[in-house]
Amino acid sequence: TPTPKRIAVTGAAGQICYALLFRIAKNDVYGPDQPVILQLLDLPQAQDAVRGVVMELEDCAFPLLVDTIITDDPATAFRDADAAFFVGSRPRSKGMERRDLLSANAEIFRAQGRALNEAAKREAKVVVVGNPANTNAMILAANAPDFPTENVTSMIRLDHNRALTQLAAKAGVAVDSIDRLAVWGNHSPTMFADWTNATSQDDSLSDMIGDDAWYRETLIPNVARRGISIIEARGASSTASAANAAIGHMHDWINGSDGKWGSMGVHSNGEYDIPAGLMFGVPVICTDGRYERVEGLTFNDFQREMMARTIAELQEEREAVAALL
Ligand code: NAX
Repeated sequence: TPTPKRIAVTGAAGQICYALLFRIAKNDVYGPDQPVILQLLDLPQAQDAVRGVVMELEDCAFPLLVDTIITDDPATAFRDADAAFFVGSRPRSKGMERRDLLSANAEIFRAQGRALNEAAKREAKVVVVGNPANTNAMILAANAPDFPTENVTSMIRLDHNRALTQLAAKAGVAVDSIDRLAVWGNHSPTMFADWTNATSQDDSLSDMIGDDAWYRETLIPNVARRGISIIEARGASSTASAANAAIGHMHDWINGSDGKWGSMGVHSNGEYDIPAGLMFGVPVICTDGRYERVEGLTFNDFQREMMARTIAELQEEREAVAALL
């Protein structure tokens, strides 16, 4: 049997993890023959709740889950990790300003970046889910100077999946027939779901749908506001779909995407005039444990306008946390 993979997960007592941990333990990340060890981090006051979740994991008798570690110490959680899901973050409390939320999370991700730097394998794959996900991931990478920056990513896959389903429904095609969709920028209402290059069975999706007003005035805002719609309907934020997106992000990064485009928040080196250093959603293709940015795309005025909006927001977030970089 292969050596078990160590998967660190933060925010283990939270709602998303209540869906995520069971999928990891079933091994939806690596595949059917790979044993895994879960290394679960949460705050001291959440340790009992994590123990309860672990009792339930045990009661599933998952054959591939060989061990579970519960801790409130980041370095213990990240020790020798092969993969890490950063789900835990500080939620906005009543009366909290956006800037205060950014700095509270920046403190958390600075400390966790140092622990990642100290403890994780250099080849570990990291995805940040906890919001503000892009800026948290940027801070994490900046505080882990000996850890490869390209191995720190943020999740925009949920927005990608949301757009896929809405496009498939509108075009009347199977969701898995769609390729070359891109979601750019911040995981926030400024994100840009871009159908310019999207195809279904090699036909242009925008030609098939043929309704530019629907794209601009319905699809883009509906994807951007989907999280709010779910809160309004369920009285709670996205949980199982967020966990599913995190699994898809990590699964494809590890196992490849069969040549298909996905969207991942990755560290910008200035590609497409995205300011260097921002963690920014871009289209990628995954092969053999690596992601490659889709290159060579050109932009029309509408795309440039949408890109500028989400770039501006991420730059503002970066300015708000500049002291911690
Ligand atoms: P919960 O509030 O249910 O759980 C968060 C957990 O994190 C709690 O158990 C808390 O104790 C723990 N935590 C807080 N600070 C911690 C720290 N410093 N170290 C370790 N653990 C810590 O939130 P949940 O619904 O699970 O959502 C988690 C995060 O995902 C939130 O920030 C949320 O905004 C974000 N989301 C991101 C999405 C994305 O697409 N990137 C979509 C879904 C979700 O909104």
